[in-house]
Parts: sequence; C-alpha cells; structure tokens
Amino acid sequence: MKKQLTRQQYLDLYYYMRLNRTVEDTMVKLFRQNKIVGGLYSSEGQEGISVGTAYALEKKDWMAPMIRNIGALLVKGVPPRDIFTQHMAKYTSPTRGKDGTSHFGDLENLHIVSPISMLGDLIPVITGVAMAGRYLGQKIVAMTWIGDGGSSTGVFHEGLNFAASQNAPFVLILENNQWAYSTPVKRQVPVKDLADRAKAYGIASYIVDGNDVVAVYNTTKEAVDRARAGEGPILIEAKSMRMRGHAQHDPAEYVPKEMFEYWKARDPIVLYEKFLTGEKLLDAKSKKEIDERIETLLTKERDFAENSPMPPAEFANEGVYCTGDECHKIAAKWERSKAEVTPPRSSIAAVWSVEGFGEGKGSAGKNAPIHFGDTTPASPELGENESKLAPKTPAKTVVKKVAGSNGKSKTHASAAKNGASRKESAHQIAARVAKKSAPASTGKRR
Ligand SMILES: Cc1ncc(C[n+]2csc(CCOP(=O)(O)OP(=O)(O)O)c2C)c(N)n1
Ligand SMILES: [Mg+2]
Repeated sequence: MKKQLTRQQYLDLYYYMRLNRTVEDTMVKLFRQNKIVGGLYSSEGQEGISVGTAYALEKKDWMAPMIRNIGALLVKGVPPRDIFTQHMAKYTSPTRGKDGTSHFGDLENLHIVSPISMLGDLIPVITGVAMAGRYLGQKIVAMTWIGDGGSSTGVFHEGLNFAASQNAPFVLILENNQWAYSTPVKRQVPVKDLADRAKAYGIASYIVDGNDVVAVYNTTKEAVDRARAGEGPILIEAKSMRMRGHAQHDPAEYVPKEMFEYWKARDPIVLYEKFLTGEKLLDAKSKKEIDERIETLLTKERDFAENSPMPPAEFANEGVYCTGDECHKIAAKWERSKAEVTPPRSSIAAVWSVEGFGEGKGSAGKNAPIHFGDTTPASPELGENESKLAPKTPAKTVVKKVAGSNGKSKTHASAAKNGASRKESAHQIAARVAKKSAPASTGKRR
C-alpha cells in the first residue's frame, strides 16, 4: 500500500468500508426478523472493491451497481435509509415499495442507473450512458461491475466489444470472488486471469488485489483518468473472495473451509486498519469516533425504515409503467453547443447514404427509399413496396432553386452547405448526399 492520499481521504475509505459492512450486518438482523422482503446478498470481504472503485469517480460521473455494490451506493451519496427501506419494500423507499434489494437508481442527482438482474446487461446500457455523456460534452466516465460468472454471458462480450469499438469512456470492474453460485471460477473459465478477456477487444486492463482498498482506489483512479482522457474502455479485474453464500438462503457448504480461512486472514477491513494504524493515520480515539458516527447514523436510519409504512394496497395499480413526465423527467444536459453536432457545422451529415442508392431501375430516380436486398421490382418503374414507401414529392422538387446571398439562384443543397438554409427535410438531405456521392447517373443497376 503506497501512501498517496490525504489523511481525510484515507479515513473516508475506512469510514465507507465500515459503513458498508455495518449496513449489511444490520440487514442480516432485519432478515432474520423477517423484515426483509426478497433475497439478501452480502458483499462481506469485497467492501474494498465497491468503496475503492466508487471513490475514484467524480460527482458528475455515472455508475450502475450490482447486488454486491452497496458500498458503491454509499460512496456515491445514497443514504442508508434508502437501502433499508428498499430491502424492506417500504412506501418511503426509492421505488415506494415496488421492488426489493438494490433495484433502484437516481438519474437526476446522483447519476446511478438501477441494477439489471440479467447479468451483463448493464454493460451495453452503461456504455450508452458513457457515449451520451461524451456527445453532450459532459466529460463523464461511466462505471459498472460484473462478477466472474457474469463475465461468461454473451452480452458481456457483445457489450465490451461495442464499448471498445465506440471508444466509450467506460470502466468495467470485474469482481472475481472465486464463485458464481456454487461454481468455482476454475470450472467455468479456462483462463487464469479474467482480465485477459480485455485482449479480445483491444482494450487496456489491470489486475488488482481486491482486498487492498488503496490499491483498488489507485488502480481505478488511473483507469478513470485514462477513460476520461479519451483512451476508451478499461477492464479491471479485482481478485477477492465471496465470504458468504450466494444469498442468505445459501450456507455455502460447497466452499472448502481452508479457502474461507485463507481469505479471512486477508479481510480487507482488518488489513486496512493495520495499515492506517501503522501509518499513524488512525488511533484509538479516531476509531471510536468513527464507530460512534456509524452507530448513531444507522440507528436513526434503521428506526426510520422500521417505522415507515408498507405501500397502501391501491398503490399496486400505480407506477407499474412509466407514464412520461409525471413518472420522471429526463432532459439532456448539454454542455456543448448543439450547433457543433448539427449540420451544416457537424462534419457528418445526419443522414445515411448508400453508394449507388437511388440509381436502380425500380428506385424512382434519386429520391427512392433505401432498398436493401436483391429484390426484383414488380414494375419497371417502381417495385410494389417501393411505390408504397416512395415519398410523394417528386425528385425534381427536392433540388429546388433558392435565392443565394449574391442574388443568383442556386440549389437548395448548396445553400444548406453554406449554412444559408436549415430547413431541409431528411429526404432533401438524403437526395443531396446521394447526388454528391454518386457518379453521374447512368440509370444502370449495380
Ligand atoms: C443472464 C443471467 N443468468 C443467470 C442469472 C442467475 N444468477 C444470478 S446471480 C448468479 C451468479 C453470479 O455469479 P457472479 O457473476 O460470479 O457474481 P457473484 O454472485 O459472485 O457476485 C446467477 C447465475 C442471472 N441473473 N442472469
Ligand atoms: Mg462470483
């Protein structure tokens, strides 16, 4: 563990790891009292990953946590009461009792995308968030987490390939906790390091000791900085151990005892306490203060959750589907001029063109719809489908004469190119692009 952070930052990491564990310990008690609705998962032994990775993000950045990332939610600013009420399906919870576990997000303020249970599906979703942020000029980085088991799903590979080919500012944390339910990593993946999967997509990767929170933070900070600088997605494999069963119902008897013992001696919180004490960053007094701070906060938050009502029965019909603005508002937050991404200033016209499109016999000249496949039109002039699809405006009206700034008339297309007109329709732009890219029309099929 190399010393690089300020004392406050070191203590923050400690506070959040302790808070993460105590929140989960509290929920185990609530579960045993039958107050938790649905499953309860544990990140015991993996707190260093959730906390160290999320701590490397800035406020404006986005994350999409999974079930073992309660620590990441806490670091991003979610109050413990939201986690308690959500697991207890209370009316005061973020989903107002509609869902359990950590299936909630905050698109407006904290920039958290709700977990998706289908393993791997968050990868393309959060890649889209990363791309949207870049398009809007926000300079954000997006992050999500995946397990060793989840890294074998098809969508993991599709998503990572997509993120890589789009150079998305995205950091993926692969939590290798040795188990996917009762399947050990060795029996599901024929490679030693899951980070090697990054090679298939030509992206950078790191391997880090997931039980060393400072190493996790330093590695993730470097990756986040690189992604933000435009280097594309980065994969971090954090090696750790799932210290409990898959969920509360699972006693994990299939895990060899020696394996638990090995990892227990490497408990991330115990290791970190030793480091902090050795570096004189934490003494008995400051430890006691942190203990009391957590105890006071969680007593208040748990009491709030326990005293909150369950949703009223009538509410079962409401909020099932998004109804638009009254459900939630999403407005793009532009941090660059829209003109930059709008023709004619943008370098790429917002239309698709296909070379040779519009030249075929059945395509009605240069103004036909895009016609894929080698189909034979029914009539020499227009195919049956094409006649339905073809715009009603004949091609000759598209390239109409407009007055140029020099008083002479010129085509609408060249006027748009000079920024003189912004009123072209998509068909008009398509016709212009097709005309520009196509060689002089011979009317021959290609
Ligand atoms: C696509 C998909 N397949 C199966 C499941 C059922 N399932 C939920 S968690 C889990 C094990 C996941 O193991 P891993 O990815 O290693 O994460 P961990 O539980 O160890 O954090 C499985 C199989 C699922 N949610 N989604
Ligand atoms: Mg796992």
